[in-house]
Amino acid sequence: MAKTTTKSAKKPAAKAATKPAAKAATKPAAKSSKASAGSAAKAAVKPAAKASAKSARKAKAKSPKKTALMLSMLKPSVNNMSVRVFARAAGLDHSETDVWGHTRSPEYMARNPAHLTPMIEDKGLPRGVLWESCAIMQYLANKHGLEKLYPKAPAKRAMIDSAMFYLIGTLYPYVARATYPALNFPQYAGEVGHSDAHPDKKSEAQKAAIAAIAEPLEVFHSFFRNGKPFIGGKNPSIADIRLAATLEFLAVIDYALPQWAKEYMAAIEKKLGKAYAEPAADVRGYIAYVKSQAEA
Ligand SMILES: N[C@@H](CCC(=O)N[C@@H](CS)C(=O)NCC(=O)O)C(=O)O
Repeated sequence: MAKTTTKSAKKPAAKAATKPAAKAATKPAAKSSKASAGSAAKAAVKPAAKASAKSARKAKAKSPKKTALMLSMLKPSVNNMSVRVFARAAGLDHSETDVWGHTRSPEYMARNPAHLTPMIEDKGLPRGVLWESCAIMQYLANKHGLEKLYPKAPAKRAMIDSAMFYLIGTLYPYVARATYPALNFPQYAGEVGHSDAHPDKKSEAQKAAIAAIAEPLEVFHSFFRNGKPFIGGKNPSIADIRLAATLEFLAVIDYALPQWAKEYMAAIEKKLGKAYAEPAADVRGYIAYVKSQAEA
Protein backbone atom coordinates (compact mmCIF):
# COMPACT_ATOMS: atom_id res chain seq x y z
CA MET A 1 0.00 0.00 0.00
CA ALA A 2 1.41 3.36 -0.98
CA LYS A 3 1.86 5.94 1.71
CA THR A 4 1.71 9.71 1.65
CA THR A 5 3.24 11.54 4.55
CA THR A 6 2.88 15.28 4.79
CA LYS A 7 5.45 17.44 6.51
CA SER A 8 5.40 21.15 6.99
CA ALA A 9 8.40 23.45 6.73
CA LYS A 10 8.62 25.10 10.13
CA LYS A 11 8.46 28.82 9.37
CA PRO A 12 5.29 30.76 10.36
CA ALA A 13 5.08 32.24 6.84
CA ALA A 14 3.53 28.97 5.79
CA LYS A 15 0.59 29.53 8.09
CA ALA A 16 -1.26 32.56 6.75
CA ALA A 17 -2.22 31.55 3.24
CA THR A 18 -2.26 27.78 3.62
CA LYS A 19 -4.20 27.62 6.86
CA PRO A 20 -7.66 26.77 5.52
CA ALA A 21 -6.24 24.61 2.79
CA ALA A 22 -3.97 22.83 5.22
CA LYS A 23 -6.89 22.07 7.53
CA ALA A 24 -8.86 20.51 4.74
CA ALA A 25 -6.03 18.33 3.58
CA THR A 26 -3.74 17.31 6.40
CA LYS A 27 -5.96 14.52 7.61
CA PRO A 28 -6.81 12.73 4.40
CA ALA A 29 -3.39 13.42 2.91
CA ALA A 30 -1.83 11.46 5.77
CA LYS A 31 -3.78 8.43 4.66
CA SER A 32 -2.58 6.35 1.78
CA SER A 33 -4.03 5.87 -1.64
CA LYS A 34 -4.25 2.49 -3.38
CA ALA A 35 -0.89 1.38 -4.66
CA SER A 36 -0.99 0.28 -8.26
CA ALA A 37 2.75 0.72 -8.75
CA GLY A 38 3.40 -0.37 -5.16
CA SER A 39 1.53 -3.63 -5.55
CA ALA A 40 3.04 -4.16 -8.99
CA ALA A 41 6.45 -3.85 -7.41
CA LYS A 42 5.43 -6.25 -4.62
CA ALA A 43 4.30 -8.79 -7.17
CA ALA A 44 7.65 -8.47 -8.88
CA VAL A 45 9.57 -9.00 -5.64
CA LYS A 46 7.78 -12.24 -4.73
CA PRO A 47 8.97 -14.53 -7.53
CA ALA A 48 12.33 -12.83 -7.49
CA ALA A 49 12.86 -14.14 -3.96
CA LYS A 50 12.96 -17.64 -5.38
CA ALA A 51 15.36 -16.69 -8.10
CA SER A 52 19.04 -15.96 -7.72
CA ALA A 53 20.28 -13.52 -5.08
CA LYS A 54 21.33 -11.20 -7.87
CA SER A 55 17.89 -10.90 -9.47
CA ALA A 56 16.28 -10.59 -6.04
CA ARG A 57 18.55 -7.63 -5.29
CA LYS A 58 17.66 -6.12 -8.66
CA ALA A 59 13.90 -6.46 -8.04
CA LYS A 60 14.27 -4.98 -4.57
CA ALA A 61 16.11 -1.98 -5.93
CA LYS A 62 13.10 -1.30 -8.16
CA SER A 63 10.66 -1.19 -5.24
CA PRO A 64 9.21 2.29 -4.71
CA LYS A 65 9.57 1.74 -0.98
CA LYS A 66 13.34 1.66 -1.37
CA THR A 67 13.32 4.85 -3.41
CA ALA A 68 10.69 6.72 -1.37
CA LEU A 69 9.92 9.87 -3.21
CA MET A 70 10.30 13.27 -1.63
CA LEU A 71 8.06 16.01 -2.95
CA SER A 72 8.40 19.69 -2.06
CA MET A 73 5.10 21.40 -2.69
CA LEU A 74 2.71 24.29 -2.08
CA LYS A 75 -0.82 23.25 -1.20
CA PRO A 76 -2.84 26.01 -2.93
CA SER A 77 -1.10 25.52 -6.30
CA VAL A 78 -2.54 23.56 -9.23
CA ASN A 79 0.95 22.99 -10.64
CA ASN A 80 1.62 21.13 -7.41
CA MET A 81 -1.82 19.55 -7.32
CA SER A 82 -1.02 17.84 -10.65
CA VAL A 83 1.96 15.97 -9.22
CA ARG A 84 0.22 15.27 -5.92
CA VAL A 85 -2.74 13.70 -7.75
CA PHE A 86 -0.38 11.78 -10.02
CA ALA A 87 1.69 10.35 -7.13
CA ARG A 88 -1.47 9.11 -5.42
CA ALA A 89 -3.08 7.78 -8.62
CA ALA A 90 0.16 5.93 -9.40
CA GLY A 91 0.32 4.51 -5.88
CA LEU A 92 3.83 5.83 -5.29
CA ASP A 93 5.04 5.92 -1.72
CA HIS A 94 6.08 9.48 -1.15
CA SER A 95 6.44 12.19 1.43
CA GLU A 96 5.27 15.74 0.89
CA THR A 97 6.90 18.78 2.45
CA ASP A 98 5.00 22.04 2.43
CA VAL A 99 7.62 24.64 1.54
CA TRP A 100 5.43 27.74 1.69
CA GLY A 101 7.71 30.70 2.42
CA HIS A 102 10.87 28.66 1.86
CA THR A 103 11.29 28.49 -1.92
CA ARG A 104 13.68 31.45 -1.95
CA SER A 105 15.68 30.38 1.07
CA PRO A 106 19.40 29.80 0.42
CA GLU A 107 18.95 26.08 1.19
CA TYR A 108 16.15 25.66 -1.35
CA MET A 109 17.83 27.87 -3.98
CA ALA A 110 21.05 25.88 -3.67
CA ARG A 111 19.16 22.80 -4.82
CA ASN A 112 16.70 24.54 -7.12
CA PRO A 113 17.90 27.89 -8.48
CA ALA A 114 14.52 28.34 -10.21
CA HIS A 115 12.91 28.36 -6.70
CA LEU A 116 9.95 26.42 -8.06
CA THR A 117 7.60 23.80 -6.80
CA PRO A 118 6.64 21.06 -7.33
CA MET A 119 10.12 19.60 -6.94
CA ILE A 120 11.10 15.99 -6.38
CA GLU A 121 14.35 14.65 -5.01
CA ASP A 122 15.67 11.44 -6.44
CA LYS A 123 19.18 10.03 -6.26
CA GLY A 124 19.02 8.82 -9.86
CA LEU A 125 18.71 12.34 -11.23
CA PRO A 126 21.94 13.96 -12.49
CA ARG A 127 21.40 17.01 -10.23
CA GLY A 128 19.43 15.14 -7.57
CA VAL A 129 16.27 17.20 -8.09
CA LEU A 130 13.64 17.76 -10.76
CA TRP A 131 11.04 20.51 -11.14
CA GLU A 132 8.29 21.26 -13.71
CA SER A 133 5.10 19.32 -13.02
CA CYS A 134 4.87 17.66 -16.43
CA ALA A 135 8.53 16.63 -16.48
CA ILE A 136 8.11 15.12 -13.01
CA MET A 137 5.08 13.08 -14.08
CA GLN A 138 6.82 11.97 -17.28
CA TYR A 139 9.95 10.93 -15.37
CA LEU A 140 8.12 9.01 -12.68
CA ALA A 141 5.80 7.34 -15.18
CA ASN A 142 8.86 6.25 -17.19
CA LYS A 143 10.73 5.12 -14.12
CA HIS A 144 7.88 3.01 -12.75
CA GLY A 145 6.50 1.81 -16.08
CA LEU A 146 3.13 3.49 -15.56
CA GLU A 147 1.85 3.02 -19.08
CA LYS A 148 -1.80 3.50 -18.15
CA LEU A 149 -1.05 7.08 -17.16
CA TYR A 150 1.58 7.75 -19.85
CA PRO A 151 1.39 5.41 -22.86
CA LYS A 152 4.63 4.09 -24.25
CA ALA A 153 3.64 3.87 -27.93
CA PRO A 154 5.34 6.88 -29.57
CA ALA A 155 2.25 8.23 -31.38
CA LYS A 156 0.00 7.98 -28.32
CA ARG A 157 2.69 9.43 -26.10
CA ALA A 158 3.23 12.32 -28.51
CA MET A 159 -0.42 13.34 -28.13
CA ILE A 160 -0.10 13.39 -24.35
CA ASP A 161 3.10 15.45 -24.62
CA SER A 162 1.51 17.83 -27.11
CA ALA A 163 -1.51 18.37 -24.83
CA MET A 164 0.77 19.09 -21.86
CA PHE A 165 3.10 21.47 -23.74
CA TYR A 166 0.07 23.25 -25.18
CA LEU A 167 -1.32 23.59 -21.68
CA ILE A 168 1.89 24.97 -20.18
CA GLY A 169 2.69 27.22 -23.13
CA THR A 170 -0.76 28.52 -24.08
CA LEU A 171 -3.60 27.77 -21.68
CA TYR A 172 -1.76 28.22 -18.38
CA PRO A 173 -0.49 31.78 -19.05
CA TYR A 174 -4.11 32.83 -19.76
CA VAL A 175 -5.30 31.08 -16.60
CA ALA A 176 -2.55 32.74 -14.56
CA ARG A 177 -3.34 36.21 -15.93
CA ALA A 178 -7.03 35.64 -15.31
CA THR A 179 -6.87 34.15 -11.83
CA TYR A 180 -3.64 35.20 -10.06
CA PRO A 181 -4.99 38.65 -9.09
CA ALA A 182 -7.96 37.00 -7.36
CA LEU A 183 -5.72 34.32 -5.84
CA ASN A 184 -3.34 36.98 -4.49
CA PHE A 185 -0.47 35.29 -6.31
CA PRO A 186 2.25 37.51 -7.78
CA GLN A 187 2.03 37.96 -11.55
CA TYR A 188 5.02 37.37 -13.79
CA ALA A 189 7.38 40.26 -14.54
CA GLY A 190 6.36 42.07 -17.69
CA GLU A 191 2.67 41.38 -17.16
CA VAL A 192 0.40 44.40 -16.91
CA GLY A 193 -0.78 42.93 -13.62
CA HIS A 194 2.80 43.04 -12.30
CA SER A 195 3.35 46.66 -13.31
CA ASP A 196 2.25 49.90 -11.71
CA ALA A 197 -0.26 50.50 -14.51
CA HIS A 198 -3.64 52.00 -13.67
CA PRO A 199 -6.08 49.43 -12.16
CA ASP A 200 -8.29 49.85 -15.24
CA LYS A 201 -5.45 48.65 -17.47
CA LYS A 202 -4.88 45.65 -15.17
CA SER A 203 -8.55 44.83 -15.23
CA GLU A 204 -8.55 45.09 -19.05
CA ALA A 205 -5.63 42.65 -19.27
CA GLN A 206 -7.36 40.26 -16.90
CA LYS A 207 -10.58 40.42 -18.94
CA ALA A 208 -8.67 39.78 -22.17
CA ALA A 209 -7.07 36.70 -20.61
CA ILE A 210 -10.42 35.43 -19.36
CA ALA A 211 -11.85 35.83 -22.87
CA ALA A 212 -8.87 34.01 -24.38
CA ILE A 213 -9.34 30.86 -22.29
CA ALA A 214 -12.31 29.58 -24.32
CA GLU A 215 -10.29 28.78 -27.45
CA PRO A 216 -7.61 26.49 -26.00
CA LEU A 217 -10.25 24.92 -23.78
CA GLU A 218 -12.24 23.96 -26.86
CA VAL A 219 -9.07 22.59 -28.49
CA PHE A 220 -8.63 20.20 -25.56
CA HIS A 221 -12.21 19.09 -26.00
CA SER A 222 -12.55 18.77 -29.74
CA PHE A 223 -9.00 17.90 -30.77
CA PHE A 224 -7.30 16.13 -27.87
CA ARG A 225 -10.33 14.31 -26.45
CA ASN A 226 -11.91 13.85 -29.84
CA GLY A 227 -15.00 12.09 -28.51
CA LYS A 228 -13.12 10.01 -25.94
CA PRO A 229 -13.79 10.38 -22.21
CA PHE A 230 -10.21 11.54 -21.60
CA ILE A 231 -7.20 12.75 -23.55
CA GLY A 232 -5.69 9.41 -22.56
CA GLY A 233 -8.67 7.49 -23.95
CA LYS A 234 -10.74 5.41 -21.54
CA ASN A 235 -8.55 6.34 -18.62
CA PRO A 236 -7.12 9.66 -17.45
CA SER A 237 -3.52 10.24 -18.50
CA ILE A 238 -0.99 12.64 -16.99
CA ALA A 239 -2.26 15.26 -19.49
CA ASP A 240 -5.78 14.84 -18.09
CA ILE A 241 -4.52 15.24 -14.53
CA ARG A 242 -2.66 18.38 -15.57
CA LEU A 243 -5.72 19.83 -17.37
CA ALA A 244 -8.29 19.07 -14.68
CA ALA A 245 -6.03 20.52 -11.97
CA THR A 246 -5.49 23.69 -14.03
CA LEU A 247 -9.22 24.21 -14.47
CA GLU A 248 -9.68 24.12 -10.67
CA PHE A 249 -8.22 27.65 -10.46
CA LEU A 250 -11.03 29.06 -12.61
CA ALA A 251 -13.45 28.71 -9.69
CA VAL A 252 -11.80 31.71 -8.06
CA ILE A 253 -13.19 34.00 -10.79
CA ASP A 254 -16.47 32.05 -11.13
CA TYR A 255 -15.51 31.26 -14.71
CA ALA A 256 -18.45 29.65 -16.49
CA LEU A 257 -16.95 26.36 -17.65
CA PRO A 258 -18.66 24.73 -20.61
CA GLN A 259 -20.81 21.73 -19.66
CA TRP A 260 -18.36 19.25 -21.17
CA ALA A 261 -15.57 20.59 -18.94
CA LYS A 262 -17.71 20.24 -15.80
CA GLU A 263 -18.55 16.66 -16.74
CA TYR A 264 -14.93 15.95 -17.65
CA MET A 265 -13.63 17.17 -14.31
CA ALA A 266 -16.30 15.19 -12.46
CA ALA A 267 -15.37 12.09 -14.47
CA ILE A 268 -11.70 12.44 -13.55
CA GLU A 269 -12.53 12.90 -9.91
CA LYS A 270 -14.83 9.85 -10.01
CA LYS A 271 -12.22 7.73 -11.75
CA LEU A 272 -9.31 8.75 -9.50
CA GLY A 273 -11.30 9.04 -6.27
CA LYS A 274 -9.29 10.12 -3.23
CA ALA A 275 -6.16 10.43 -5.34
CA TYR A 276 -7.79 13.47 -6.93
CA ALA A 277 -10.06 14.62 -4.13
CA GLU A 278 -7.38 15.00 -1.43
CA PRO A 279 -5.06 17.43 -3.28
CA ALA A 280 -8.09 19.15 -4.86
CA ALA A 281 -9.41 19.86 -1.36
CA ASP A 282 -6.30 21.95 -0.66
CA VAL A 283 -6.76 24.06 -3.80
CA ARG A 284 -10.50 24.39 -3.24
CA GLY A 285 -9.95 25.25 0.42
CA TYR A 286 -7.55 28.01 -0.55
CA ILE A 287 -9.98 29.38 -3.16
CA ALA A 288 -12.82 29.37 -0.62
CA TYR A 289 -10.52 31.20 1.78
CA VAL A 290 -9.50 33.98 -0.65
CA LYS A 291 -13.10 34.38 -1.80
CA SER A 292 -14.30 34.75 1.79
CA GLN A 293 -11.55 37.33 2.40
CA ALA A 294 -12.58 39.28 -0.71
CA GLU A 295 -16.20 39.34 0.44
CA ALA A 296 -15.34 40.38 4.00
N1 LIG B 1 5.50 25.36 -15.07
C1 LIG B 1 5.77 25.07 -13.70
C2 LIG B 1 5.24 26.19 -12.81
C3 LIG B 1 5.71 26.05 -11.40
C4 LIG B 1 5.32 27.25 -10.56
O1 LIG B 1 5.00 28.35 -11.07
N2 LIG B 1 5.40 27.07 -9.23
C5 LIG B 1 5.07 28.13 -8.29
C6 LIG B 1 3.82 27.78 -7.50
S1 LIG B 1 2.41 27.79 -8.54
C7 LIG B 1 6.19 28.25 -7.26
O2 LIG B 1 6.69 27.27 -6.80
N3 LIG B 1 6.54 29.49 -6.88
C8 LIG B 1 7.45 29.74 -5.80
C9 LIG B 1 8.53 30.73 -6.15
O3 LIG B 1 8.65 31.12 -7.32
O4 LIG B 1 9.27 31.08 -5.25
C10 LIG B 1 5.16 23.69 -13.33
O5 LIG B 1 4.22 23.28 -14.02
O6 LIG B 1 5.64 23.05 -12.40
